[in-house]
Amino acid sequence: MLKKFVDPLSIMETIHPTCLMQHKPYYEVTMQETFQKLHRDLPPTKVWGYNGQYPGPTFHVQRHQPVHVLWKNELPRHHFLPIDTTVHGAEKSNPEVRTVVHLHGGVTPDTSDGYPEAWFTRDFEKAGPYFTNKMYTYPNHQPATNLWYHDHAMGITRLNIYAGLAGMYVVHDHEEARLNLPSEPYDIPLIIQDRSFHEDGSLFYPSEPDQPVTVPHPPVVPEFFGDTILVNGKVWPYFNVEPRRYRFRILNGSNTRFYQLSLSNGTPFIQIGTDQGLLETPIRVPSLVLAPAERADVIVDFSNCEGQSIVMRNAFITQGEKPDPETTGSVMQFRVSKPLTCPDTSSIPAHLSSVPKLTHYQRTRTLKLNMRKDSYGRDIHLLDDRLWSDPVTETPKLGQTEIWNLVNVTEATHPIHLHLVRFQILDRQPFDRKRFEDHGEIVAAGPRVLPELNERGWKDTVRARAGEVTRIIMPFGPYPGLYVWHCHILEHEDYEMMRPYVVIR
Ligand SMILES: [Cu+2]
Repeated sequence: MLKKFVDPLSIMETIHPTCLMQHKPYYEVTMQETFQKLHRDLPPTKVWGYNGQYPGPTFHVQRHQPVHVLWKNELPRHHFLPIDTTVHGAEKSNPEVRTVVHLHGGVTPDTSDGYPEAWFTRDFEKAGPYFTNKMYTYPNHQPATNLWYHDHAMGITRLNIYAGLAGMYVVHDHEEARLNLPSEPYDIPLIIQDRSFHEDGSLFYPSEPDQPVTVPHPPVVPEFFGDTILVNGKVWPYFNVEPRRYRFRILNGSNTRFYQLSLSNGTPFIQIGTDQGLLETPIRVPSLVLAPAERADVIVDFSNCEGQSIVMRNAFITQGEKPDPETTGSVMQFRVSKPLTCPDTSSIPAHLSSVPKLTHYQRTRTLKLNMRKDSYGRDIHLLDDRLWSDPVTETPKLGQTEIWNLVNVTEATHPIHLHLVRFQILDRQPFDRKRFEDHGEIVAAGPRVLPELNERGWKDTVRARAGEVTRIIMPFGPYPGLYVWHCHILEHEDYEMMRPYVVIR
């Protein structure tokens, strides 16, 4: 077992534009294979990184300042992780190494959104059927928040992200700047991911089925949990802090694992933002649940913790078990060991932003999250019982607001993400499972429960729990076009729990 808290936290570098193009910042990012030290006692690990860095460099952009990004692929022609060629999009007839970048949470025209079938290979030699353009443009007309960019290639997203293709993208604006929140160097992104390693330091990802049935080799697995937790690409790091307030922009960038984070000395998180920006007011939370792709913007006040070593713990029950504090029950350590370099003049205002409640809508859709067995007897997760290749069924009109009732008839929570839009969670309500199984009817089995206080902001990923109807409301726009919605458990997303949708004019 790897020793915890022996490597310092690393902080991703900020990427700078190479030049201006049509008066807009222009960035070039190259995906490269590299070997990186992830722990003191591990030999360097082969990873794929944006600009050869895992995690990729952090973008800092200003609201209303569009940027161009040229995403280039200089990866090897063969994948180093096991591809299941029976998965849609990953067939033997397609190149092994395909990439396409999605800016998660970005309000982006579809030609720059990273449609899964808009993939491209090394030096743009080959491209998928929906490939339109090499250079992407991000308009950035959205409030300050923490987005992330990651790979989204059809059928191998789980492998490409696991290999390292993910990074942060922070949108800044004047409204937020006026709040006097803790700022650099006390403003730190934290990307939490789980991984498993072979003894030689190489990444482990299952290449054998987890069930005693005859399935393709290597098989897509229904879930993947690593036995080691990394933050910003380091195994169980420590971070020396001053006795003052810090802002942490936390992202769960794991494939399947959920976290319930807390601090070992009982210090609460003061949550100030959700996936899509600031909450109305700061919310004190003793612990914080994050499903894959969810973000939480938090303040932690270490000012009364001088001399302490505080562990960020994880208590989320996974596969029926509480995580072991010695392994996946620990995330990282904060050592309040540094002297105060200057007085802390930051503040946490009582009012952060306004989040007007959406009430008017034009249409409701009821969409099941369900499961079937495939022809090999494996679990196949679906959105409304449809495959990726089935005709498009969700066609909201540009500018209209819809409520989606996500009816989860499976046994697991699915973090559901829609591209392009931001939404509000209305409520969650249990339904009678027996009645559903016997008659296919959805009948309420309890009251509607409002979202948690720290979910009452703009979101782009929602935890839809088993046996519940989760209602979300969102206006569709500002762009028409072809997008996707999907479960953000990457093993589900790759194996059919993703659907195209079209915003029509
Ligand atoms: Cu799922």
